[in-house]
Amino acid sequence: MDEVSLDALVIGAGFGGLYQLHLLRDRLGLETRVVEAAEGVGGTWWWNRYPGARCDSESHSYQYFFSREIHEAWEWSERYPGHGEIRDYLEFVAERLELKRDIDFSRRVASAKWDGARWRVVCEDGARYAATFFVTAIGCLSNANVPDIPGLDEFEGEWVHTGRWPHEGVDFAGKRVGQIGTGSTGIQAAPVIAAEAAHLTVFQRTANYSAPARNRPLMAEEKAAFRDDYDGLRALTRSTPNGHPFRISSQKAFDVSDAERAAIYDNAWEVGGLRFRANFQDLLADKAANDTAADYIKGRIREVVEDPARAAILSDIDHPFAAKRPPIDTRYFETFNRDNVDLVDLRAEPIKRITASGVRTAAGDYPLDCIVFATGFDAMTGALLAIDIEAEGRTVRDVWAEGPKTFLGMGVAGFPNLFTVTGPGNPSVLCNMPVCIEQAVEWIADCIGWCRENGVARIAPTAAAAEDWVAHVNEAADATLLPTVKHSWYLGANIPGKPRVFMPYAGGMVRYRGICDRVAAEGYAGYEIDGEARPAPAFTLENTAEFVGV
Ligand code: NA7
Repeated sequence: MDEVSLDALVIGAGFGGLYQLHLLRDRLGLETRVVEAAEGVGGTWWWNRYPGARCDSESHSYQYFFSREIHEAWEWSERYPGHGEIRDYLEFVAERLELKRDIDFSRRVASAKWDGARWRVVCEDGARYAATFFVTAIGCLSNANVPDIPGLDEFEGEWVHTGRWPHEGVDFAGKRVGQIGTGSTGIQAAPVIAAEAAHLTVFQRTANYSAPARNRPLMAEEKAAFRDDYDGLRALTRSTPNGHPFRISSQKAFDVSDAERAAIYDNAWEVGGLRFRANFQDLLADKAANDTAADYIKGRIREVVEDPARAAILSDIDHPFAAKRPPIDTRYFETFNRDNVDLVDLRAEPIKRITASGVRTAAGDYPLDCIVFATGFDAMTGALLAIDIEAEGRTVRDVWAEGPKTFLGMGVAGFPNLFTVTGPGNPSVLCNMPVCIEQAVEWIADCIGWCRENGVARIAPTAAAAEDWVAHVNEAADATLLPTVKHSWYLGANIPGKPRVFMPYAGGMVRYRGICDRVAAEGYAGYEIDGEARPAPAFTLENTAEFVGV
């Protein structure tokens, strides 16, 4: 196939890649193409079609805010968007901005090599591109993690991973289903699978908090209010530390009496959703404050789950609330009151292997017709490291052998003109994703536009700036309870052999946006520009408790 010559190549047609294409092509006038492995737009949501798959951000904030027209022309139907509705939304945006003519679907990038002036990109089907700028918008929760459990290839039933769900669906009727994993995904899937299957066995390795989502259809007045409040919603989501459309209370947990605190939690439980974290400012910074929320939720679990033995397993949670990504649910704990549902505590009886007919733990065999892996992702780095990205004789894999190092989560030292949307070191996974994505995509487009205006051929972060950023990411994390959880995917702990490095930026979206703007305003401080290194600004943490994300 002939090599296609471009100004910019973007990987991924999800929230990030679609908007990046629009900005580079329509605002900067660059010859731009997107390469996308799936057959359609949607990114992560193209693949996540498992039963119950729904975003945990509220729909009126889980969207783009770059266009008033797009905002006013779209209407969400429920409090939280389901996976199909998110795809419909992205399809609607893609149609409206005429993006699909510049997307090559069903094509997966295999390698990208910097030749000294351009990126030479090769796809698995042999297609080739040469581009001055190379943007990866490949998602941070997109590389499905199927654990390497011995015997899986001998299993005679069907197995699926939630993040690679078959488009035709899975028929659970009359089947004995085993679900491994109780993160956000497993907690959404289990109630729906239990309602369809003959029997469901949930294999839990780590017990998890969850607050009720309280999903419901939006009322006509709410839809109208959201439509008419473009400016307010945009300003709100840009001014909260996590990009969500609600403010975190300025009160601390012990500013109020025990009775007042209980009333606040009772009310939040009824309101539902990720807002539970917003009850007190210091929940993620102070263990004693966190314990009040943790104990409240554990108490609720024990109230809901009728069998005391199951309630004990489900509420035996060993990490602070929201120090791992906090799920929200629709009748998850109630599911364990069903006659056709069993719970297996993998801490007491670890999985030994998968057999032809099911799962074998240390305590015995669980015969199954179908295994659902709700086992998450090789988060933040997996999708990027699946591509051979090479510059000046080194690959990103080499440079990240001991853990990812980026500057601002958007660039890698020694890899010129490469931009990573929501790479490690970006706040995205702790925040409302589209708000972070929009900021990153706009910053990248501005940087590329600046390079073009100033005749810059080559821009990459300096190694010193990347070191400073990694140190600041750690400093921000250490001001929270997040790194105290040793089994968190924020630290890479879910993937055997992955370096244990805290990856997301926990300093909050407001601070992060300010840092990125300052870097740009100072002429891309922290970057080497056509051979000239510009020192990065000093990063500092102030008011951390107010600006920690999630
Ligand atoms: P998560 O949050 O990584 O959850 C994965 C779950 O699978 C979690 O309960 C894991 O237990 C469990 N797991 C992973 N590997 C195994 C093995 N080998 N054996 C048993 N159990 C295992 O992924 P999700 O898809 O739920 O959510 C990812 C993000 O998507 C979420 O944060 C939202 O932002 C949307 P563990 O806790 O590691 O002990």
